[in-house]
Parts: sequence; C-alpha cells; structure tokens
Amino acid sequence: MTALRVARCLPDGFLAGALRADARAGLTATPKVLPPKWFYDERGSELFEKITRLDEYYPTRAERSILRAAAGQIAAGTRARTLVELGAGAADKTRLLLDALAGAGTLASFVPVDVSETALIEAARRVAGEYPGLAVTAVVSDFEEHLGLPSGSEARLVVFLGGTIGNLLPGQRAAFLRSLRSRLRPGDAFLLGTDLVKDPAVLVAAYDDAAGVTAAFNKNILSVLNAALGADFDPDAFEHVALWDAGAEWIEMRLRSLQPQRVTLPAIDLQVTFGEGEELRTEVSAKFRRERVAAELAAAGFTMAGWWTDGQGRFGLSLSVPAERGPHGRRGSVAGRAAFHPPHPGIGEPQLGDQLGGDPLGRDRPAAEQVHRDQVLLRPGVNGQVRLGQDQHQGNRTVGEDHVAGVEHGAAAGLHRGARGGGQFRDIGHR
Ligand code: SAH
Ligand code: AVI
Repeated sequence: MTALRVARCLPDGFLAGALRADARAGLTATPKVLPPKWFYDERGSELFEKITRLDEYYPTRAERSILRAAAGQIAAGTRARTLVELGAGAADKTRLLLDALAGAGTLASFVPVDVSETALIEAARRVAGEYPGLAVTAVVSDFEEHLGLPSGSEARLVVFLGGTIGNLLPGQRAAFLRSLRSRLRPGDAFLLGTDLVKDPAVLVAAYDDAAGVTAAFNKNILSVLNAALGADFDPDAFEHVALWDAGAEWIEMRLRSLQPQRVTLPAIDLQVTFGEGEELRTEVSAKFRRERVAAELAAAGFTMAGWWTDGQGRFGLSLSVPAERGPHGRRGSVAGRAAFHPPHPGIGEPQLGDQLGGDPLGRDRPAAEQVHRDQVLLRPGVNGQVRLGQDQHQGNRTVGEDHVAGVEHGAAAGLHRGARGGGQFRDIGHR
C-alpha cells in the first residue's frame, strides 16, 4: 500500500454551496463575473495541463527552468521536512523540489492541496508511487477557506506555483497572504511563483492560443455550471476573449455572448439574460513586477529572502520567510531588517554585509538555460551548513542551470484553518 491519505478540510457540501453562491452573485452582478476556481473540474484540470504544453504558454516552462536551477538552493536553505503545495494541480514541477529535498535528506511528507478532487488524488497517487517512503496527504480544500497546513513542529515549505496567486483579486491576495503568514512559524518558508509583466502581445497570445485550448478551458466553466446546477448554457453561444488591462496589469479572460440569450439555472432558481456582445469575466491573471511582489509579501508580514527569474525575465520565483515584524510592523520588536530564527541547523540569522560566497550552482557548467538569482545569500555556514538569508548586495547574478537529484507524516489531524476558518477536517483514510 502506498502512503497516501486523502483529507477533506471543508464541511460536506461546502464547495457545492460556494459554487451556487458564486453563480448567483456573479451572474446577477453588473458586469457579470465568475471566480476562476470553478474552471477546475476533471476536464478543466485536463485542459489546464494541455495549456501548459502549448507553445504560446510560456509560464510553466519558465518556472520549471527556474526550479531546475534553484531547487537545490531552496532545499539546502529551508531544510524542509514537509512540502505543502497550494493549488498543486498535477504537481509536475514540484518533483524538482521533492527531488532536491530528498537529496538534502530532509523530506518526509508531501501535502498537495487543491479544489479539483479528481486531479488532486491522481497527482497525489502518482507522487506516492514515485517516491517510496514519502507520506503523501492530499487535501481537498479551497485554499482561500482552509489552507490545509499540517500541524507539528517540523519545518514546512509552502509552495504556491504557476502564478496562481495572480488569479486572485488584489484584496483576495492580501487576505490570502495574511492568512498564510499567520499560520507560519519561524523556520517555515514560502515559495511563490509569479508571472511577470511583459510585452502585451506575448501575454495575450499565451491566453488566446492558436489551437483554441484556452478557449475550451474558458468555456469549460459553463459546462461546470451545467453539470452542477442543471444550467443550460450553450458554450458555442459564447466566444473566448483574452485582453490585457494595462492599468491593472492583468490579463482578463471573458466569455462574450454571441447573441441575445436567456440561461436557466434550475438548482438556484435563477434565469439570467445576456445581451449580444455582453461579457462575463471568468478570470484575471495578474502579472507582477518584483517590487510589487516584495511589497505585497512585506505587507502580509513576510521577508523576501530570495528572488529568481528565468533567463528571459518572464517569470519570478520568490522565497520568503515570516518576518520578525508582522504585517505592517504590528508584531515583534526587531525593526528595519529581517531576522531569522533558526529552528534547526540550516537557516540562520542573515550575515548582513557578507559577500556572496562561491557560486553554489557551478557557473562553469554548460547551462541549458540561464536563470537570474538576486538578493539571496547562500554560503557555507561556520559548521559547513548552508545558510539562506537576506543579502544587502544589489544586482542580478546569472547562474547556470543546475540539475538536482530524487520520502511519513499522515496524521493529518490538526490541519490549520484558513482565511475564514469555518471548516472541519475529515480524514477519509488511506486509498
Ligand atoms: N500548480 C500547478 C497548477 C496550476 S493550475 C502548476 O503550477 O502548474 C491552478 C490550480 O489551482 C488548479 O489545480 C486548481 O484546481 C487549483 N485552484 C484554483 N483555485 C483554488 C482554490 N481556491 N483552492 C484550491 N485550489 C485551487
Ligand atoms: C492557473 N493559472 C495561473 C493560469 C494562468 O495563467 O492564469 C490559468 C490559465 N488561464 C488561462 N490559461 C491558464
């Protein structure tokens, strides 16, 4: 038997109720809007995986190249025993981190969290099969409601990859980050993937591919409403729209009604009308600049300790730790700089003023792709262990791509509550 557990953090029927509430609120609003988390039924998750393989959709490849180069440093710096992945999806790139943490000898458990149950369990099953000895707990949850973080005193690395944070609106993002920060302890770390602002033509192409996969993904939200609410949306009566909002610095996906139409949603006793050309917003996908990532993290009480981008500067990966001072400086007593509390050998107080040490990635190696590493201090500590901390030296460094080599926990009881709490944990056991 593989060490796979499935945990549910939300009360029975919670997600079904949330979908009904979101459909009612969003379809009676002006303009009409639906939250993007409802894309991801089984087919939606499959379509997303197809998107990640499209030529036009660069974020997955860009983030993977960063992870290939940086996973070793992240593993050495965090020495995490538990890897928690929010919005894990297929958890494909995650293997780079699992391999690195296993190579560092610290990895014991993997906790993928996702709202898309079928895809989550399939991904968790695969990982459990590939990493004998790794305890895998798949948590079915909405991370805005319940983060699904395992309790216990072991160092946790929480990862949120793919740029999914950009699918939250600014207020939701701030609440999510504050909620996560409030549940982290000294010694935990947070790895965040953010897609970066770039040429709008590149961005729009990534969300409006020639093969129409993104259009099918977008329209799938209507099929989700049809299946869950008995609605009679005709996906062919809508066209896919992707546009760049330069002011908000986000991509918007919309569904534009091709004709005047009336849609019935019997399960919520609702009829809605669409005028010809009327649009329903289904997703925002915010694009970031490094300063905004750092500022949003700082506002939530994180200190960014590492920042990497791919060679073309398309995608950013940040590694943060709980700041000594909490959100807006309300907590703690150390002012003006980050402080680390070493919970275990490996993460220590940053050695402010020290030079960056020798290149841990071996710049003389042939690099398949270059990545840029910035503001990360990684050097051997006094006892020969690697320390990760904030670095005062400015400027990007280019490092070669690195390849890193390739796991019990299971007592999922006591998972931490998320933004609005309100959940209950139910362990449905091994599968
Ligand atoms: N992390 C993967 C998948 C990204 S797709 C990658 O980088 O490729 C976004 C994933 O987040 C989907 O699997 C979707 O089901 C999940 N997701 C979206 N909103 C969510 C929410 N509110 N709570 C939990 N999972 C969510
Ligand atoms: C999951 N998320 C980061 C994707 C994105 O790029 O915003 C979802 C997606 N939407 C269209 N294509 C991909």
